[in-house]
Amino acid sequence: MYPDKFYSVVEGIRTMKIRGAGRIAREAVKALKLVSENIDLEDRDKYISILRDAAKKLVDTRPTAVSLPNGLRYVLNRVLQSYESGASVEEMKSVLVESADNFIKSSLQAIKKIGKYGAGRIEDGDIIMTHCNSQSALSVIVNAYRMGKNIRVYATETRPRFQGRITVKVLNKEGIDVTMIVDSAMRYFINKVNKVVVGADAIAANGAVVNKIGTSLLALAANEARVPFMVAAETYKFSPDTLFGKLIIIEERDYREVAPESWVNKYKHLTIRNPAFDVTPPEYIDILITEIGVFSPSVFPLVVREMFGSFYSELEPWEK
Ligand code: RI2
Repeated sequence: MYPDKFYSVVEGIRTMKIRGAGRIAREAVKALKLVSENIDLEDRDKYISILRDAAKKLVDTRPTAVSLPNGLRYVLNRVLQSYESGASVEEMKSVLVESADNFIKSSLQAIKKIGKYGAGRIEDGDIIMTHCNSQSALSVIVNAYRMGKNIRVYATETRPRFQGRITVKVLNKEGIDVTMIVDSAMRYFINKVNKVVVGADAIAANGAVVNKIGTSLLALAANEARVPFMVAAETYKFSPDTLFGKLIIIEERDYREVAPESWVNKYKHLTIRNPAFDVTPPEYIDILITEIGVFSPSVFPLVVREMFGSFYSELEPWEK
């Protein structure tokens, strides 16, 4: 029913071939655009129903990174508005292309702005610890370096999927000195660094940040060592559902990411748990660096609600 490329994006996000909260949002929006381009019919209702079904398939790939549903909400809500005002399929298609392109463009611009604003908080000589692989966090680090600040980085390897290796690759390409450590060495090395910068998969209405498993441990270690803990995140990482009392779902992935099945099968009484994310409470976060400015985590939800509040609704566009 859908083009092959659509299914490969769905599968790519599910298996983490396509990963990173911002990137999966952009790829999902591009996939929806592709679906729309391939719809060859005049029936308005049918068009909407195909789009909704495709969006639902994309949303269901991974439950935690809220950028994914937010990107699709951005596009679908605009298409639905034009549907409600009687637009033809052709007209809806152009609304979709325009809003998809807008989302992708502003997402990429947001990463650049975060880099610019965040770099202002990095000083010459800083040693920064980061966890996992975040385009936004890296934008801050790389920008500071490109401004001529002499910085060094400690990157965790990030078990079980080793996203830290991607971070090392990016930093190395930039010429930034990087030391990779195992995740459990975070506290051991926290006194060697003077800033922590990480990304976010979701930000809740109370200012808590959901990010790669281990982030909250890093925040605890940083808090104890009085090392400033900074989160770099686009505003579309804010979870509107949390305004309506819902909790952010923490994805638990297949145990075989942690240990091979043949080894696991040897132990009848063994259970392996593999949560992909954890929650860092706002008390442990010094600042949130976003494309609209730098905020304390308690203020940020109020700002976003003010900006986008009227746009969000409790009903999901793919379920209406
Ligand atoms: P950007 C990633 O999730 C990491 O948790 C990372 O910190 C976060 O997305 C944000 O990444 P995963 O897809 O959007 O590796 O800043 O599970 O690139």
